[in-house]
Amino acid sequence: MNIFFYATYSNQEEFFHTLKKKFKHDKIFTINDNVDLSKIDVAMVWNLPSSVFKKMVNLKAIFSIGAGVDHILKLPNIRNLPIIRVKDPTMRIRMYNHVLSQILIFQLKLKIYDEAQRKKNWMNERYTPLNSELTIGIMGLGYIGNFVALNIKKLGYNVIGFKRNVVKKNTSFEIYKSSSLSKFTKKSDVIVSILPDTKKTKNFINANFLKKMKESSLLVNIGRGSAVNELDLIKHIKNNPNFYASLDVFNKEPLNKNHKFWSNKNITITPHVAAITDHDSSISYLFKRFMDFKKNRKIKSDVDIKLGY
Ligand code: OXD
Repeated sequence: MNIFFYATYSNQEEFFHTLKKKFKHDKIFTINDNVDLSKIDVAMVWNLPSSVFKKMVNLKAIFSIGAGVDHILKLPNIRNLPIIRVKDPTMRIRMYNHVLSQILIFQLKLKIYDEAQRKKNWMNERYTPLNSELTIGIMGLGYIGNFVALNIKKLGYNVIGFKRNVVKKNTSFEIYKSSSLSKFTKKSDVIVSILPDTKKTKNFINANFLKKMKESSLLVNIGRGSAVNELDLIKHIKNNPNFYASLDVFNKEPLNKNHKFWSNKNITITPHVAAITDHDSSISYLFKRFMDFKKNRKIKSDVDIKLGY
């Protein structure tokens, strides 16, 4: 099978090197090879340009080399192509670590002490809640979200989940659906969004949503930036000085130098690094799926194109 690799990672050369080593029995082409794109069977990509995709008229499957697939779903005429996304156990461990760190910063008021330190202000004797006194609400309960929720729960936090409509039975935590969104937001001290980028999630976290959150609470976004209405968030923080946000993803990345988020003391910014793509383990996953495909000539898509995730 002919494979085509394309990525806009800053360390894509390194990724490609590891990929070639693992797929040593298959031919992998890149944009630098003058290859007839109609001969490509499988594309392994991150942000493939539509102009290149359009020429791959005999493509049989498209693999995202990251967890998200929105960059693939944006391609024109994606037909019913099977879409494979990286399901990497190390990625969800990293996501969990990131979420936990942000919960603890909020819970232990570390941002407040950091600010006080800058002002040489000895600000002691502030109450910090115990894990059992905090409720963590998780939105987006897929491969990563579910893992994060279960592991946060093991630490003694109260955990609740939000799913638009399908309510999973037998989960070890309560799941709220759209009709009970207000209950979910009102209960949560921390809301973690791991929502994908779909038509339904665009601007989901807007003024109306934020208004329903506790005045003193934390929003963590590690899903997609499009879920947050950034102007609404800025306004909300202005009116609620005890509201914090920790953002790893943004409407536009990299975040513009003039963006208001940079200088807002209630906002923590990380540059889309909550879970970096671990080369060895994600390539092992891609390799396994590819070898199954090569053997069986069939591959099950990880994505429901209509739902967008
Ligand atoms: C993502 C990733 O999907 O980094 O955001 O893999």
